[in-house]
Amino acid sequence: EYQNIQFAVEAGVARLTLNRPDKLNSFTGDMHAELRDALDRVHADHAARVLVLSGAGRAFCAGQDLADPDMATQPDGRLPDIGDVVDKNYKPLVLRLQNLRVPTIAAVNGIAAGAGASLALACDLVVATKSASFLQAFSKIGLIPDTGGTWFLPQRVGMARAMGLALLADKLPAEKAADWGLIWAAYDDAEFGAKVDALATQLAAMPTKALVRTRQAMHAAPGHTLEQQLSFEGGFMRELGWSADYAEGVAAFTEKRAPRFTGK
Ligand code: T3D
Repeated sequence: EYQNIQFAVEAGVARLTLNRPDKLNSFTGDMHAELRDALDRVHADHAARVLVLSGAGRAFCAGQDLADPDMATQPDGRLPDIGDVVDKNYKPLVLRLQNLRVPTIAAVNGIAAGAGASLALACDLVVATKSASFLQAFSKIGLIPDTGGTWFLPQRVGMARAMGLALLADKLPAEKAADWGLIWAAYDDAEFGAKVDALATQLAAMPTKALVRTRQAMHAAPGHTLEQQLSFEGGFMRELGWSADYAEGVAAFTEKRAPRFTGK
């Protein structure tokens, strides 16, 4: 049903694969529209308990399609309004991921460049094949790391490394990205699929609301004082304390059995 992505939900795992392998899964306006639609479906489908985002072929995503008409000088000579493209496509994409009802995994199967790297960083857990790399390609074409890049990079690796990556635009191999704390883990290419499946299965069986509130609390922290954050945490704890999964977690602990979480 989609032309630019693949999408399926099975056994609690929503799998969304960017699917323009000939163009290294770079973003077009059409792909953005399909992504919005698929993410809305994940949000609405309570059978989905985790999202796995990946790329078809040898790349994860090469960022904005630089040949897309949105990027071209218009027939009347007007230059493209890239800010408009950011507002229309990239900002909603990151906000949808950050507000998604389920935890998210970026399974980075190959190079992640430009907004493709930022897309990965907008997910809760980022894992990559050892042959993958991360490239802040923006400065090479006179842009800045968008799609949350200037927010995610310094938070994950500190200002010195974030600046080096963004200004110099050298490829960062996945193992080094893991060593630096940019991503969660780099796995051997041969075992990558199995590792991602295991991670997805693990998250899909966990208390979904608590995982999502954890994401939201972590990301809210830099804008809060400690006192504000303590109250913010308290609000989420109150809500989660009334959840079925909390009751199940405590019951399972008391009865010395494995919990059966439902995401409710
Ligand atoms: O509207 C806005 O601009 C706002 C948002 C901007 C956010 C951004 O993402 S800006 C950054 C855009 N991305 C880039 O600048 C990365 C461009 N790509 C590359 O630097 C390289 O392709 C890679 C380092 C990612 C991979 O290099 P390599 O040698 O493995 O592959 P390749 O040969 O360069 O690419 C293979 C094909 O994919 C090739 O097509 P062809 O010649 O076989 O028909 C290439 O043109 C195409 N491709 C790769 N990246 C893009 C692309 N086509 C369009 N746009 C791309 N970004």
